[in-house]
Amino acid sequence: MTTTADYTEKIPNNVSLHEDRRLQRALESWQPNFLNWWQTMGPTLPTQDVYLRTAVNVGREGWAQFGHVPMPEYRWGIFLAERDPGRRVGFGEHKGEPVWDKVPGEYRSELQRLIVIQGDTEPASVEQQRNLGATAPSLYDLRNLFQVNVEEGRHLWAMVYLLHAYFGREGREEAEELLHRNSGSIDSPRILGAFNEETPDWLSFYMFTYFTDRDGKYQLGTLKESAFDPLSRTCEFMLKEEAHHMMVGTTGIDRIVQRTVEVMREHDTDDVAGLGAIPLPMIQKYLNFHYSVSLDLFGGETSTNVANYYTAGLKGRWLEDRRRDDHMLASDSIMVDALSEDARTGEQSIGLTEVSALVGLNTDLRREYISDCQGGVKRWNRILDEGGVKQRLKLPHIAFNRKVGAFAAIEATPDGERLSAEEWQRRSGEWLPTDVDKTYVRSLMQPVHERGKIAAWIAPPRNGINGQPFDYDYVHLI
Ligand code: BYC
Repeated sequence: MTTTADYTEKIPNNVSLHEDRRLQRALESWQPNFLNWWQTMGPTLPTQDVYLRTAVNVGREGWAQFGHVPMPEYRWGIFLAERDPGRRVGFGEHKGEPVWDKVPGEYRSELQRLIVIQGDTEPASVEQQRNLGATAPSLYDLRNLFQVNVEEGRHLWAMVYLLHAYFGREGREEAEELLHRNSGSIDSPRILGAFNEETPDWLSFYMFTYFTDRDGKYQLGTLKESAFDPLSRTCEFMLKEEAHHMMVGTTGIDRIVQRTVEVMREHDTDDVAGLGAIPLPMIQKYLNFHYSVSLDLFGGETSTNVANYYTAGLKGRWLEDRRRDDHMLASDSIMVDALSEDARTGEQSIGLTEVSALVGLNTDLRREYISDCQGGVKRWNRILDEGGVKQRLKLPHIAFNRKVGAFAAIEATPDGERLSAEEWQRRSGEWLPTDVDKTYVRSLMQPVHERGKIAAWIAPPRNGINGQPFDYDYVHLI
């Protein structure tokens, strides 16, 4: 096992693919299907080349190279983080045993399911974002979009490698299916809800990369703990790339809030809609939407699936080794969010209930995620504060707009007050983007494809990419 990729191979990799001709041939026969998918479902804006980061190594230093690359020639490689020969299972009933290099027969279908779900999200996000290039606010942003897209493509490769290498014929069939399902398709949609929503404008894109990519961070973090070592090592490396995607989201929203504050102050008004900026209440509505659909990605508040995954050693907790307990959780409990019923009146209210720690693991992970999301809100509110603006952004209540889990059956306001279905129908436009809001945001999405220029609804970034200035020629258009 080497850490540096061999770029002379058809499929760059650090997994000694040339030593397994059958696997190499199988992946090489999937490659044209992937490229065909990229051509038909990937970015629609034609470009000559883009200043992209390409992974070349999995070590701490110098793991990526930057350079102008024609996108169809981007080298999607297979990288596993370095093997730790002494690694042992960190949790569940196999705790302390050596980690697995092969898939144990009894966990085959569960592992395959987790890998397929993870793999399904990657091309889905590329599909969701495919038309955004046409309305990019700057060449810097356009380059970041394409960087995110090619890396999501690489993450698909990461999961397809596992399916091909460890799951035989079924794995190869699943790899084909990952290219056949499509985001938003009626007949064969993507597996998880958020990945069938549209990303039609750049405010949605930054919200998606802030909130939905962050789900990716947490899910990959739990799969990195897996006893199935190739999955763990794959996820470890994916997390490295993921950091940039979230930076795009965090700073993208920073810059929108910043610009809105500037226009509010310049014109001494809260109503910046006619002035080419995005009003704060609209930003809040987009935040409400993307946060709530991302909460759904963690599954139910209680789940026997997740309990089984944990006990079997397939999926751990966020930062498992920092937890101070027995890493088995067989006799622990946790308070999870729930609808509680008043024994006397039968009335349901939003509250907490105690369940076994194992079945509450989705809640545990969702809470880690929520506290991370608070960090974004805090920084955007600091921008508001420093700009002398009184309004604040906030995360809506956990029961707001949920379609999965304990609150799927009820409606609630962003403050957590319960609403009847009729009231929700009548009032949801106060909290979620309406057609009018979406039309306004879309009306702002005029492309700025000129070097060093930026759209009026967003502030320029503080820093460029890889030490380059903002006005660098990040993308050469055709
Ligand atoms: N939509 O037992 P439950 C990323 C299903 S993002 C539709 O609570 P579980 C990225 C569920 O499958 C990270 N269906 O679920 C980000 C189950 O079905 P069955 C992606 C849903 O298994 C941006 C049933 O409802 N990775 O990387 O505990 C750009 C009962 O649910 C949904 C992963 O998710 C939903 N939202 O938890 C690019 C990691 N939620 O069994 C990339 C792998 C649940 O009754 N996946 N259902 O047929 C998992 O760990 C888990 O499967 C889930 C669900 C957390 C997704």
